[in-house]
Amino acid sequence: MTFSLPELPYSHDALAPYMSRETIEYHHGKHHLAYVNNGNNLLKGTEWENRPLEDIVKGSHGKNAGLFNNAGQHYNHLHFWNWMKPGGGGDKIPGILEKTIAADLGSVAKMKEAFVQAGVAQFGSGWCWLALKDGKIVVTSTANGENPLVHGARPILGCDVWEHSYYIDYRNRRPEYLTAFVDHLINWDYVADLFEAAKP
Ligand code: MN3
Repeated sequence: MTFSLPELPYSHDALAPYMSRETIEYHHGKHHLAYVNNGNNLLKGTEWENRPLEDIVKGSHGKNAGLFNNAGQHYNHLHFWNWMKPGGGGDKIPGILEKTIAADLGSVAKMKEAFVQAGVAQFGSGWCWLALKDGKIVVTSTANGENPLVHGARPILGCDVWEHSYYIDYRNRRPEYLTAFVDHLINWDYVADLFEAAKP
């Protein structure tokens, strides 16, 4: 497995005003690219060199911190670009996923509130998540480059709460960034695809 920077599924200014061209140019073209380059360098000569990305993330966790951080962030960002789309967010959630969210988390409104709160409460850099664990959808958060894969769960939605993801557009107002992500950016069709693939 060699990591490579994916093309974005939309133009650099497609998510404005909720995420600006400048944020996406730096976040995709510099931050994600650095994880790709560092990950490829750290992968060389290791036992994970020709393994799929998920195996590298899970296998290096707790064993090779440098490789894990970069492989984890590569995995997270590959999905992050697809977890957003122009005109996303809102309550347009595919039926089965919406029913499961209501059954496991109370309601779509409660899920959104818990997701934003998980991102707000994550101290320092990290991610907030919807993940499938033991057959149920849960809200969780992780530090730095970690993700639910290393906690026995399948991520279906994640939001990057590292400052590089919001500081240009929102400065220190992380709650405002998270609310805009939920209300205007989430690509629920992609979340539903991951949910279908993760179901037992
Ligand atoms: Mn990031």
